[in-house]
Amino acid sequence: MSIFDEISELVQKGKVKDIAGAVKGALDGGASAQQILDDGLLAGMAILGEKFKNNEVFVPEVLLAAKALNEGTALLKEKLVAEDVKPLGKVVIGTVEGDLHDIGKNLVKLMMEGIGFEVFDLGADVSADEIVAAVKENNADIVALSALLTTTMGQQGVVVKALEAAGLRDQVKVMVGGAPITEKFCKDIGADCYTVDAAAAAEAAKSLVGA
Ligand code: B1M
Repeated sequence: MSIFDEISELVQKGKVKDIAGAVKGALDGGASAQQILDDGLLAGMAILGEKFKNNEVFVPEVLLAAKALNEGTALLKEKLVAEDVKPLGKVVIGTVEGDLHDIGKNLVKLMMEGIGFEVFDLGADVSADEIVAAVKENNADIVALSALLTTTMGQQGVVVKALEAAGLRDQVKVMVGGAPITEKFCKDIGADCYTVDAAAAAEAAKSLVGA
C-alpha cells in the first residue's frame, strides 16, 4: 500500500492520533504537501463522502474523519504557506449560517494565506451580521463564503444583500464556493466570483485585488 493510500485509509477510519505520524512520514519520504493533500487526505474524504451518501457510514464517523483531515492539513500548512510575504489584501472568510462544513473553507483559507493574503477566519455557521461587522472592523477587500448544503447556499445571497444594506458592497468583492454552488448561482445572487476549488479561489482573489 502506498503512503497516500495509507493516509486515505486513516482519514476514512478517523484515526486522528495516527494521522500526524503518517503525514510526517510522507513529507520525510519526499512527497509534496500538495500530493499528500490531494492523493491522501482529500482522496480519503471523497471515498468516505460516497459511503456517507449511500448510508454506509454516519455522522459520527464523518466527524472523526473531518477531524483527522483537519489535523493532517494543519501539518501541511507551513509547506503550503509562503513565509514573509507582503499581504496582497485582506479577506474575511466563513461558512455561512446554518452550515457546519468547514474543511473546504479551511483549504481556501490555507491557499489564500499561501499566496500572501491576510485572512480573518470567522469559522462555520456565521451570520450575515457577523460578516458585515468583520468587513467593517478589518477593512476587508474580499469576503469569501463557503456553503456545502442546498439548504444553506441561499445564505450567500443574504450576505450580499446585508453588505449592500450596510453600504459596503462597493468596497468589497464577494467570492462564493462550495459543492452546490455554480457560476449561474453566483451571478443570480449578485456575487463577484465563483471558483470550483481552493487553489482557483486563491488565484481569483489575486485578480480581484488587481495583484
Ligand atoms: Co455533510 N453533507 N452533512 N457533514 N458532508 C455533505 C455536504 C453531503 C453532500 C453528503 C451527501 O449526502 N452526499 C450532504 C449535502 C447534501 C445537499 O445539501 N445537497 C451533507 C449532509 C446532508 C449533511 C447533514 C444534513 C447530515 C445530517 O445531519 N443528516 C449535516 C448538516 C450539518 C450542518 O452543516 N448543519 C452534515 C454534517 C456533516 C459533518 C458535520 C458530519 C461533516 C462536516 C465536518 C466538518 O466540515 N468539520 C460532514 C462532511 C465531512 C460531509 C462530506 C462527507 C465531505 C465534505 C468535505 O469536507 N469535503 C460531504 C460529502 C461530499 O462532499 N462528498 C457532505 C472535502 C472538502 C475539501 O470539499 O467542502 O466541497 P468541499 O470544498 C471544496 C470545494 O467545494 C471548494 O473548494 C474545496 C476543494 O478545494 N470550496 C470553495 C469550498 N468552499 C469554497 C469557497 C470558495 C471557493 C471554493 O470561495 C470562497
